[in-house]
Amino acid sequence: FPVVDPSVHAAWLPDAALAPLGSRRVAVVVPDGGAPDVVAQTVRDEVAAATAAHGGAVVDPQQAGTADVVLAVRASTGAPAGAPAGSAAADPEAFTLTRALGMVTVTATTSHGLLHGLFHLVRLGEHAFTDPDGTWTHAPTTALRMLDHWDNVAVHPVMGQVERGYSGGSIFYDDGQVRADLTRVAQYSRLLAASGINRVAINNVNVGPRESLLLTDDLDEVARIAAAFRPYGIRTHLSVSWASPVRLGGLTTSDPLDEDVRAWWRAAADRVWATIPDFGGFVVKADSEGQPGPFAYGRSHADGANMLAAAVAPHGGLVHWRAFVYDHTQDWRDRKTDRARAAYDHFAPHDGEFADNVIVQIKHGPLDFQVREAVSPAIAALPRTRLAAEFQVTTEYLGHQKHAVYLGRMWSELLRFPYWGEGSATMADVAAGRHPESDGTGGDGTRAGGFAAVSNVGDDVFWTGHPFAQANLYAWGRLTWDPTLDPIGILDEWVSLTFPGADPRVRETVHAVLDESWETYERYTAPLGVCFMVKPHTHYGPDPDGYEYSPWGTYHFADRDGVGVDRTRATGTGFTGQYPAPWRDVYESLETVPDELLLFFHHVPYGHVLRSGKTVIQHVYDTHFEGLERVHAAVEAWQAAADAFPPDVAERVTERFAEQVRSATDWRDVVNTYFFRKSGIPDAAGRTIY
Ligand code: GCW
Repeated sequence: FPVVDPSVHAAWLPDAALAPLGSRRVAVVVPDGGAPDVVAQTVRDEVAAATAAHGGAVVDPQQAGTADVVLAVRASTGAPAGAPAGSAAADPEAFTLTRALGMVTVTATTSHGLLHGLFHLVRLGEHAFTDPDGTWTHAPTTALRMLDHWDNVAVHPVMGQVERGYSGGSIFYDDGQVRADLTRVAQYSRLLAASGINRVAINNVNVGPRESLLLTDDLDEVARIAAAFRPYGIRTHLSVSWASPVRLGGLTTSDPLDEDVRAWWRAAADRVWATIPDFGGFVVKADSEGQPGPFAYGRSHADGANMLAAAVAPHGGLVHWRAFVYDHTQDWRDRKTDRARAAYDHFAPHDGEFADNVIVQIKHGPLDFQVREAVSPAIAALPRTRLAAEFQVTTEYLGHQKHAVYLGRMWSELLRFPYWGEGSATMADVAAGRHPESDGTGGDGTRAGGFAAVSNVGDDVFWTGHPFAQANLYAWGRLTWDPTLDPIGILDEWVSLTFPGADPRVRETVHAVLDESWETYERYTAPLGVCFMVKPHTHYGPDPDGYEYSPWGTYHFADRDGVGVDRTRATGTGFTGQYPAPWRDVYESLETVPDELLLFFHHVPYGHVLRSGKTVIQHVYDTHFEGLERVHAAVEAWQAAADAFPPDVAERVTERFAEQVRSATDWRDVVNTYFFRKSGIPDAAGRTIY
């Protein structure tokens, strides 16, 4: 203890990252008595292991005054301003760090706060001890910081062991059952706690027959997983099938207003919490992409969510109800239906109807985790509902962790999006319960829905396929704790922790390769917010018309004259009207719509002149040539410094770059050729288009 499997890459917690703390004399002071506190025990174990490995010592709590570092749980953290209710210091996960007179003290009111404080010290490294004296209190912006795994128990014939997983198999399941050895899960929980995550949903939201059983027959197995997460303060959630009463309970209906159905769910919830007392709750994908849901019974999603909420409420449980509800059997000939409208149209009318323990989980964009799409207007449209903003750490549409794409910048931009204009409440504020029109019950953050994201982790030795994709997982955790953090600063932290004491070229190279990699990826893939030019189903590689005549509702309408989706109120689908001012007008007008989202909101001729001064067609050509050039530049930077990285990392990254170059070349040529053939307009610079 701590659980570390040395055959697996240590990510941001290599032994050496603990050296600054571990070389000191450290006292851990936690109140004795009462129920055993596994998280407090974790802090003790971490300190014992670090000091044993790095020449420091564990100081007896009675002698704490002689230690270099004191980690203490106290009724009051003694933060200078006191801790009025609702203040940062009153948050149960908060901690206060004081550096004075050669001693570093971390205090928290709970062991969970203390654990976060411990990892904060690890992050600071030597700076924790050498920076100027002072006192700082840190608290998370929201208590709900979740990762969702789309892991299947049984290998799915099409989607495999992990749906949209690009990092090998599942760390939880192997071919039909929960793994006997959960060492990786324990190690994962440690990494997550050190990044800021505190909840994990352990199975795919598409719940198959085998996966349904986690709720019933396999509860003891779920309890084993929960036990692996618990020492690091992480609570376990399950995705459940809406049809469980029929599938598992032998009932003839799943109607949420049916008394037998309600009783079945109550009993199911009672069993779950009897087995796992700190269980988090259920995640539900209903009436979405073929999953069953309340629509079949003529009931609303509020009816459905509230029925489950009533079953879990006695246990303090939550229902994360996904808003990813749209028509996936659309006729492409139908120009009226607009998938982008769907979350708002389905959920906004029910604002205020959802129970207090329901969290409506809304994807950050109205379509589906595209490299560039508008923010979801639904997130602004439910002031009286707890909302979680959903993201995707796994790179389904962003290169499958074969391409080096750092997403911290993209997420940061989205989280900071000011829904009511510059300086107004942001997406992160709404998720943290601070919607400006909330009725007061949510204004203090107590009715927050928080953040959720799909994990990118599998049983790969690097956890994430591409070693640099670890930075995305790390950044996601850090941003859920504090969405205002600078994403490039987060990348810097990740480098310091992951490659402690490395050649300075390591840091320079990571920055050279990753800082603007999101924009690079955007340049060689779908332009100007047009979305969906990926190959159907796999979502890897270019296929501009792949979804054009499909039932999925994701079209770009390119023809010989122009491209883009008219979502205006004046002549299009009216989607712009779902935004509050000023965005409803900013996006409506060709004069003000930002270039990067032009084709998300408007259908324009190829000769339309962007605010940048270029025509659309020339922008497409230029960005695609430039995108690949930027990949080549990244490869050059990488090759010049690959020897400064650990050999196993270097080998894997080199292999991934070869594929990125191949794929980006494919993207450049397919997209350029596609638009050249449609438009007949040659490249002004006369470069080769096939
Ligand atoms: O992005 C789409 C994916 C599906 C996924 C779905 C969802 C789990 O292609 O694989 O299903 O979104 O978010 O439910």
